[in-house]
Amino acid sequence: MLLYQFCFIAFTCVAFCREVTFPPVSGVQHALGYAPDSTPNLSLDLSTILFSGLATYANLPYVHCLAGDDHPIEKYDIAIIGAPFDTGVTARPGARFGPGGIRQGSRRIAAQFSWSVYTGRNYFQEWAKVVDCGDAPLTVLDNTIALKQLDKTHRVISGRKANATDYAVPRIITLGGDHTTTLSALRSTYDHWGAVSVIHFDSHIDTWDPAVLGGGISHYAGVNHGTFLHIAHEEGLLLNTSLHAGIRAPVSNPKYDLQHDRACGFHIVRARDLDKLGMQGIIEKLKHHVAGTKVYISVDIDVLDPAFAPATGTAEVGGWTTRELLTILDGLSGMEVIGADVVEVAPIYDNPGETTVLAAAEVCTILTLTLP
Ligand SMILES: [Mn+2]
Repeated sequence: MLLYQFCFIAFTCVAFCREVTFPPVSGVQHALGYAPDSTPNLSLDLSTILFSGLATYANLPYVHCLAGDDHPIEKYDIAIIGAPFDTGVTARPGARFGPGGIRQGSRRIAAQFSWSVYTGRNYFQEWAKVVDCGDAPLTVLDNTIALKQLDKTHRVISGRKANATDYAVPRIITLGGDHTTTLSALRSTYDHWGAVSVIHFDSHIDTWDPAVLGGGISHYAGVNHGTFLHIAHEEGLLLNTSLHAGIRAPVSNPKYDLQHDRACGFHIVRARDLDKLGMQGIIEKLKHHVAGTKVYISVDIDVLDPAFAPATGTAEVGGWTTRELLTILDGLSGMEVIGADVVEVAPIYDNPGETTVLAAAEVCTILTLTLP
């Protein structure tokens, strides 16, 4: 009898101990981690759960934008493309992994949870169909060929019919890649919209003459992340209403470099100008300068202080904070922006908190809104 009782108690204890009771929140989660009710919904579309599937920018749909003519694809209005290219840098390499890093930094962003508490707008659920087209196929062994491949990628992706806009063709936001990649983007915007004003957020001017920076070595070495704006000017892609914003890096020859920069069509807003003008002052200055023109916005992540973006090729201290940059970018909505990029993100130098890629992902989200 005693043995029987012992066995019974032991058995019920084992059975009881093995039983796991979940709280009334379902084990199958809603897309954003919330269960709409306490009933497990086993038919829920698991593909909507963040952090599942392949990483696209902001969990946006992937479209094979480079498919051949015999493969019909979905239409889109704004295409996110990666440009994994970093052999045009003069300091730390690594931005070829920038597109993947920015997508990783954007994993928590999703169209259904993106209403801005500042603007009341949802960047991904307005007029535009925003998609991720993946990365451009660029050789890592020949810069000249790689940049031609990137030119072609822009031509194909911006050459399709837009989904539902006043614009005939889609517009592109590029995830760099070093800053050389902006040259291909500007060639593409020129084909559709002619010369544009560039608002160039950067700590460096990037208008150096190839004769001064790299061109003395070989012709193609002169095409790099410090000369691409000179080349864009030479090719007639820019209006002389362009601006740099956030400049603070020293120049090699104050007279020549700065005169040459003006000759390329640029006006300079320095990093410390923010201390005098305030953020509204900077926004007004930028908007006033490019008024009435079509605008391309290029954000070199090194415009931020290395405290906010350490993972970049040529970091310069004394830069803007992430909040300041986001406020300024938000302030630029309403202009006629025909393309944008966020470049020079080299994730290998980031910290375990992913400071740089989180900032770059958010910059990209706001750039999406600036495209009206
Ligand atoms: Mn740059």
